[in-house]
Amino acid sequence: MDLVSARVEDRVATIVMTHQEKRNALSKALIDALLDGLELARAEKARAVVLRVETGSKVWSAGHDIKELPTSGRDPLHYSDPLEQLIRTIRQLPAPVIAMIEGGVYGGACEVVLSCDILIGTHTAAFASTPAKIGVPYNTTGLLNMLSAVGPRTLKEMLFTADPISAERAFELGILNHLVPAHQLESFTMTMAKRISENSPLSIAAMKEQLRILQNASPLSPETFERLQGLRRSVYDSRDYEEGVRAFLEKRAPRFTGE
Ligand code: YXS
Repeated sequence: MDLVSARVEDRVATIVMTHQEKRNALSKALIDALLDGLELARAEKARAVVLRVETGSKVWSAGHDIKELPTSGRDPLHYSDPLEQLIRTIRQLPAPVIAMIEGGVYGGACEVVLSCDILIGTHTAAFASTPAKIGVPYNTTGLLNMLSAVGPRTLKEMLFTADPISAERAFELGILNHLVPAHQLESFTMTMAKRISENSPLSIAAMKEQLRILQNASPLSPETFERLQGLRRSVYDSRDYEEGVRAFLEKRAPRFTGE
């Protein structure tokens, strides 16, 4: 079963997630296929990349594949986790990546779209950041990435409630660059991708990397870093984290005890 399709045409790469059966859950297999698509874009010197789903999808991506989350005692979002590799690859790709969004974006998929350079959505788009629903201690780099994209108060509301925010609200907050009618989503996105592909790829690649470096320029002392890691370990070692994953797999609401 193909999980992703990828092609490059007129210097624009289009990468489509097609695993609707599992709501494009970001399994290692699906992420590997996405990484292959991004590598194709790089190899073919694509000047813009569109990351999208099949037209009419109700879910853009259901986030990290919960069935692949490690059981307690291991960091569920460690540096070499496939999801983290995908996010770094998007941020380090020389060409701008445009997320073309319809349907719900859940959990780690929120960070995937927020790591893209431009977000274009339609009214069915919704964004639900769900670590608190599963009992996951989100990783520090991921929080910084999302903090720079949505601001502290919006991010806290998204993380603490785990409730979806609508496309309209996301547009008001500047999370979406553009909110367009569903029937115009593809043409609007492809027109922007073409515009970008006609500009200087060297200038764009340099500015994209400059902005990534500047965004990451938040020096942390080793002690501060270890404190952050300690906070996360206390969560992923907890019974609540185990309960969150088990509840999803048993298709029931989690019962968190705070232990
Ligand atoms: O039961 P089958 O085998 O048919 O498979 C079902 C679901 O189990 C599967 N599926 C997933 N499998 C693994 N990981 C997932 N995240 C995931 N989501 C869905 O896909 C099949 C169809 O799902 P179903 O029947 O629920 O579809 P639906 O249309 O009724 O509902 C769609 C969703 C997305 C609203 C629903 O599937 C859902 O709430 N999924 C979980 C969304 C979520 O909480 N994602 C966060 C994952 S954890 C993560 O991303 C990070 C670690 S963090 O939490 O830190 O952000």
